[in-house]
Amino acid sequence: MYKNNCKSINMFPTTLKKGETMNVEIIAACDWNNTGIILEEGQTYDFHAFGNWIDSIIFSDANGYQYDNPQIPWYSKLGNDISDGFQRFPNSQLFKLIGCIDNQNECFEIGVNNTITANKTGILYCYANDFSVMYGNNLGKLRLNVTHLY
Ligand SMILES: [Ca+2]
Repeated sequence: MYKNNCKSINMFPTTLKKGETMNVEIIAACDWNNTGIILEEGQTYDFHAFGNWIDSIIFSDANGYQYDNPQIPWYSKLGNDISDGFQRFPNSQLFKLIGCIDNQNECFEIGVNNTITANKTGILYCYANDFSVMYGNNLGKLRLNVTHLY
């Protein structure tokens, strides 16, 4: 189902010291972006995403967009016809930045900015919230700062 598993440039997965920030690239067309950052159970991280990415012709930031955007009525109709909820992270904006621990179902919304306490230890994977078969028309990338707070 997922074919664009993108590796980060971090060759070896790494943890972050407290107070340390790492900046990674999250590519919209990759259904899994392996950041190479290891989140540790019980530790709290701040996430801040910069830039815009593109779903076909729709620009958004890491908070994504909704089908009821008046600037794209035809797309809104399509979206309503398909019905909401088939995106990989249900009940969340399309093209919202999503994070997961260990490429599995331990996923959470990041968006432009969020603070998360990891509930397990594992590598941070990220993706743009989209329909599983619709990554082919995704363009652009975000920069994501991950900071180990405490
Ligand atoms: Ca798409």
